[in-house]
Amino acid sequence: MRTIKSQFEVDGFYAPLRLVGAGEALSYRQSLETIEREVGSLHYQFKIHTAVAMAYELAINKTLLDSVEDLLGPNILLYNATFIIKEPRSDAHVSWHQDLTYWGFNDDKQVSAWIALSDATNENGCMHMVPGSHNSGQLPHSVTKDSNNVLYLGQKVEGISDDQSRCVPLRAGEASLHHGWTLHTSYPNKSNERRIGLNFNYISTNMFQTQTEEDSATLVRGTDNYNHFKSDTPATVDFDNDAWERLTGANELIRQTYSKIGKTNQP
Ligand SMILES: O=C(O)CCC(=O)C(=O)O
Repeated sequence: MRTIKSQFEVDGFYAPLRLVGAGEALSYRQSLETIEREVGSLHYQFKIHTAVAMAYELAINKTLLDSVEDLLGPNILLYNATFIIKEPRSDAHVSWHQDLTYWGFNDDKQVSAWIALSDATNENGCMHMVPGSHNSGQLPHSVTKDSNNVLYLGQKVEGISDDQSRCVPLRAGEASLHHGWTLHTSYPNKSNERRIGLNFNYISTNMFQTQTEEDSATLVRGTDNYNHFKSDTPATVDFDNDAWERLTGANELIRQTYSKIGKTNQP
């Protein structure tokens, strides 16, 4: 039987990984939806673990971190956490891309985890990934204008066909893991239910940011002997008084990095 690590090394992704049962996933979802009713949409707000306690709680889930440790080694930073929510019957989609392209890091010791807080199906827009694509390194991306594309710059690798890819459905409470060079996409939600994912980006402590001195992360396992990043403070309560201001600052910083790299990374 293949281990998570050996499967990940071959395909560039691994799924499904059960993190919590369906009941616990539902209570995480209910916490999110309670907060949404109070503060509005949390879709695609970067560093959401600094504002929403349950996002951080899931980011340090033991099964998840054990798997990330298998892939990255013992010293792990949580760089980012983002809800990606497709409302029922919406055209929101994600173009073919590789996560690491726009993050400005010096290296690729990185793993993304995507946690399903609803079932994620082919009908409601689960991810599709191209097995083995992580071996090609960074591919050229175009910056595109499409208001339905969830990605900040509409970044897109052209010419990828669905025949090359595998659909990665998940049940609520399961996760997929993928590498930052793994090509992936997701299509619109054609169902009558919300599709709710929570994406985490983990990096090894020896990685550093090439575009700014201001970038931040949180040590979630092991020791940080490098201190390349400022520290993000994980939320212990939901949406304290400064939460929106903090999120706005963090989102601006990451978007500046995207924009700088977007200008130089045209095919
Ligand atoms: O949520 C989606 O549909 C896409 C997520 C994604 O691109 C990612 O997790 O890297």
